[in-house]
Amino acid sequence: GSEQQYLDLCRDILENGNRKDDRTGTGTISVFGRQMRFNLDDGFPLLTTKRVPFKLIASEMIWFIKGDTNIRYLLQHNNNIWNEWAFKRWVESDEYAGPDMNDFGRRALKDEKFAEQYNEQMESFKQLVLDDETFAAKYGELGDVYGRQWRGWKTSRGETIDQLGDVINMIKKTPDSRRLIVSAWNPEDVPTMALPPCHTMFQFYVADGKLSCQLYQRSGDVFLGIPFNIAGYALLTHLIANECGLEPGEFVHTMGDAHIYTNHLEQVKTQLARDPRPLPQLHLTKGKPLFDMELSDMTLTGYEPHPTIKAPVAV
Ligand code: UFP
Repeated sequence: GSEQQYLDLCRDILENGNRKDDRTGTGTISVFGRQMRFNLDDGFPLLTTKRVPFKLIASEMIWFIKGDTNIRYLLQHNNNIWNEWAFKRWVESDEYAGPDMNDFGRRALKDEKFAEQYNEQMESFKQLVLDDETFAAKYGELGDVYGRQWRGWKTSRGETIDQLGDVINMIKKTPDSRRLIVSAWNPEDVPTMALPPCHTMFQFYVADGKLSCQLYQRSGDVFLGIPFNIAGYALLTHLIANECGLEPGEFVHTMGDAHIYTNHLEQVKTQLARDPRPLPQLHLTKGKPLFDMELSDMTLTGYEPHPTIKAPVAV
């Protein structure tokens, strides 16, 4: 089944992976060039061998689709996954007057007293973003992230391109097109970006009344990141299909450097010892325009996963 491919990928990396050092200093075992195919008729590909938080994935995907690049929307939906990136800008700004937060990610892991200070500063930062619109506009803004690249790509002529909007129009008017692409990779910006896009580009394909999507992911943290990414792009495929009056077909997930961090090996072994359960089903509000879709328009039924497995994030 669908999930077996993910578990096979983990085994493949454990057996055939190259030991590689990486940017974060953690160390990985890694393989290059792998592909998984998820037939969306088989159920919604949210892993069952550990719990994966669908609501976080869905609210982030809605945020991308809206072209929003400010963490305020995420905070309003209890989603904290992009906080550190905004917080870093705030504590490095002239207006920040609290205790020194330099290298907060690493220090919070090692120093308990610092971790307490950090949590305090992060909480008041989040509160400011939620309560103060002006503050949010300045410090909640992430700038060059997927929402910008998908919905407001900046051209060298000072114009913007709505790649996602354009691709939806093309799917509706010329579904046989071989140019149904959204790209996030901009070589002009990459050298100065904190996190160059992992999801480099994706392409749609229409046949038999079904919409398929293929993602090229240049770099995948197979234990923590990839389960989110599978569900995120499967959801995107469902949403675009719904908008275009098509049924969802396949999500094809192509990966460049697919790696397991050396501090995730025990967690991966725990997961591999578990048996996959039936996949959940996704239900969307039919006929609602894509850009109006909210969390309440997406429900999952039949999700009964094995428990969460905790692991440290490489930063
Ligand atoms: N990563 C993912 N999925 C994502 C995301 C990041 O797996 O959606 F944003 C991981 C891949 C890699 C790290 O381990 O984050 C990014 O580091 P680098 O830019 O060095 O590839």
